[in-house]
Amino acid sequence: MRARQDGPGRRWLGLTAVAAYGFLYAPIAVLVALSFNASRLSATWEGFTLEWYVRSAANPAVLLALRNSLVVGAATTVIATAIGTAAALAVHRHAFRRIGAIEAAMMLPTVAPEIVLAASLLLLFAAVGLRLGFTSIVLAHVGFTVSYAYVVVKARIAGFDRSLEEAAMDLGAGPLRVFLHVTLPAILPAVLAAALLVFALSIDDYVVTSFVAGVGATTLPLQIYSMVKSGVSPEINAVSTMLLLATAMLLVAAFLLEQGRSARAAAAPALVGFGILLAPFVLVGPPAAAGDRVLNLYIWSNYIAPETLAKFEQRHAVTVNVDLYDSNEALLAKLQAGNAGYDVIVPSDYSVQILTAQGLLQPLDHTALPNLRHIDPSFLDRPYDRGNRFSVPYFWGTTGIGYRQSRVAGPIDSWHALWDPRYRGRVLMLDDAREAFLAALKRRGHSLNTTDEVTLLAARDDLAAQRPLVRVYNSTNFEDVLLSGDVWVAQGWNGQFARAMEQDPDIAYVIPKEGSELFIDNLAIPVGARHPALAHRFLDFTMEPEIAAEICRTMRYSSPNRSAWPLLPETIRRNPAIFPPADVLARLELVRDLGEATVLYDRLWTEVKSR
Ligand code: N2P
Repeated sequence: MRARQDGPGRRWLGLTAVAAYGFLYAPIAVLVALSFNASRLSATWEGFTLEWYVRSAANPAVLLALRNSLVVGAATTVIATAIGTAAALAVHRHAFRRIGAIEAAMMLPTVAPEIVLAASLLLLFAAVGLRLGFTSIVLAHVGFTVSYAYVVVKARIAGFDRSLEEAAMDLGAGPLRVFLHVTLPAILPAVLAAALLVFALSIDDYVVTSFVAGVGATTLPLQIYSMVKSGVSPEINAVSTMLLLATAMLLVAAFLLEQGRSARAAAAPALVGFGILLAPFVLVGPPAAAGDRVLNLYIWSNYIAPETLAKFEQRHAVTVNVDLYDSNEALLAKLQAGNAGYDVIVPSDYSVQILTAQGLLQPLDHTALPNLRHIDPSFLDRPYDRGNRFSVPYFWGTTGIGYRQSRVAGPIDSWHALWDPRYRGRVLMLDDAREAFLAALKRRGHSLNTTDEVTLLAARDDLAAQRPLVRVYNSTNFEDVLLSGDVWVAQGWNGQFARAMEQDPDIAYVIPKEGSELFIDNLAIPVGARHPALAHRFLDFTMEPEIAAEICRTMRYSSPNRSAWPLLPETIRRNPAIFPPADVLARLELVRDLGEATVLYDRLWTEVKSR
């Protein structure tokens, strides 16, 4: 009778549990499944393959990042476990008066928002002048893992009988001997559990690391994110699956030790975990040692092809480290935080002006830049950098709308298309304050450099009203989202749409009739660059006509290098998406630094995004 009564309730409980677990694990299951998908596109299953695993293990950037993660993880583990253990022993031994306060202080980093921790660590490092790199990452990781080590060790030693230590002392053993021969063996499982947990936390961390990592110290999670930005999806799935599995195994081992199981029981998962992390090095050998000469490049995603970088590396026998970003604001924030260690950066017009005003750029040595003569004079000596004292043009381009012709009613020619209710859920907007606002402002006939508050408030309301139509805000691989069919009308930059048009003739690009932005993106050398001479060589290299033509051919943004123009195929030279006609150019404006009003844009943009 009872069983029957309980039946439906129990069934419900079971179903809810399955649903809850399904919800928790579905994303992971999809990721793992897709890591074996032979197709590059996630939408179609084309059979089982291990290709992405092989490829990612042979990818030098992944290997280097994995090695960095292991080095950071190992150093963090030793330091944090030692401190955590010492703290746990101290608290166990001494009856501190304010034990509550001590415990709370110890636990704070585990509950403090990670982003706050990350930002404050960055400020601290900047204040003491610590160059961002391995040391800063390890210090930061120790900062947030020590509490976990403390908790794990403390829980296990609660029952540790101190009389053993006292007996050993009575027999004449010194404190070190007592620790090594009595205390440590007794608490070893707890210490090992803490060490495994610390290692897993360190190897997994993204948020804190992304703030405090300098160039050349890219860890695996940072590498995965930068791969996401450049859109190599199947390899990301493979790398992420491996990382997930390795961490899970280490956590299982830590859990078994914590539960008081024997070290032997925990050894198997721990070995599998470390085995996964070390396997790539066994299979394909250690990553090529970075030559002592490196160039640290911080550049927009989709802005330079690997083959072009390889040419520079070969010619000068150097290694180029590349980090990517997708907005001027990200670049400015990184440089303003200080000590980023980049040799070459790619600020847009107005950002050159901001960085120069803040004294963050080095004056260029024009005698080291003979190829500057190939740049068309119309791109030189512009108001944001008179005499090109701090920057040389790299690419120019436009903001416009890429769209799928078969999905829209007739050719699109206006910013209004991005507010057209027929495209509800099929609109993509750049994830960038100035860019999104320029669409709203131009649509109503205003300048994209408007600082008038009433006009800007109205633009904010327009952008907020547009939100239900917007599928996603994306400044990285917006052209892929259009290609995949997920969106039909997308705001974005010309070069990537020009590449998409090549892959799918159903895609078109238009610069709306109300006008838009013309940007000039430039190479510059930040103050504090470690390799300024090599940086000049890189600048000059990109201005060689052959190289400039290659950069334009591969990336499809517009080249300011007039000696490169004759080297380009007709299809590029005559493509209005890449080189628009004069009447269209006449409708374009450069974005200017708006000084005080920048804060207003930021605030209104946050309001749009958070409403
Ligand atoms: C490259 C974006 C073009 C830069 N991904 C716009 N300034």
